[in-house]
Amino acid sequence: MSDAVPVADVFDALAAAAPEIRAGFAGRAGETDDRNATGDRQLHADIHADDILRARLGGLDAVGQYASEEAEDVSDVGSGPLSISVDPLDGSSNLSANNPTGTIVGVYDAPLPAAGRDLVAAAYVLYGPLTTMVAATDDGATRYAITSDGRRDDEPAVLPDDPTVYGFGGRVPDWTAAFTDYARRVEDELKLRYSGAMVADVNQVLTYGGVFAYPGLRDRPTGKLRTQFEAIPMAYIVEAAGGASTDGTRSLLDVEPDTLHERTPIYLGNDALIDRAERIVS
Ligand code: FDP
Repeated sequence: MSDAVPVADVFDALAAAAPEIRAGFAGRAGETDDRNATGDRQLHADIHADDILRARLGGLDAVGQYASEEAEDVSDVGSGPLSISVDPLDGSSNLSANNPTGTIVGVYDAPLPAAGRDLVAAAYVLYGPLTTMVAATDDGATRYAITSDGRRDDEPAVLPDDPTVYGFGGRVPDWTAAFTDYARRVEDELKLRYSGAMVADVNQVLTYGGVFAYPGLRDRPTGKLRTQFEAIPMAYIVEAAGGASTDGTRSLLDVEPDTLHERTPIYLGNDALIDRAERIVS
């Protein structure tokens, strides 16, 4: 299934949507009066990106279900075998400061909510100085440049063996004692790079090697990031690129979400740094 035509159709549709999403950033950094299912204030850019992706990905013949971080429930959009999870604009609060944002897409051959082991593909788009996409199947991960003509200049996305950078979310006073211990050891070895958009921070880890984490916090043990929309697809991409993932005790691909909008602690990066996280924070 991984390299079957419908998955390529999803990647092509995402590549076609990306320039349109990016063109819509101007004038849409402001908040709407609405909140999403997890209580975040929605920006006009979040809604705009979701509208584009719902039409383009939800409209594919191969797609039966579409679920967005911006909507409460799963939508039945057709009779195709694939289910799609979308974080339309990850890190959208970065827009006001003109910092990067991204889009995260998971493609499953099971109804949503679905586990990481049900993924047949996943991809993210990074709206940085350039628009790029990393798309993964069971055969590995590939990096593309995105232009108005679609995805091109493909090259393998492979996590470097020697880690260089780290980025940890959450306020330091909110970290647990165990995570603080882990962070102090990582800080001694690697260089801090944190943008506030998960896609950009994970992309740096994929480029330079290292670890991204948004841990469970003292007053919020499941952390901030969403299992279905953020953690599982990004874990699939990092593992396809040769890295590892954990929620603190097991690969994020082994997590089976009970509900669409639940959250999980997340660690992504080089094997040794993920193993160490499991030893220290579990
Ligand atoms: P945002 O709230 O701007 O959408 O998805 C949540 C997210 O961004 C991630 O992209 C990012 O990694 C994280 O939140 C940043 O959270 P902090 O502001 O707590 O660092």
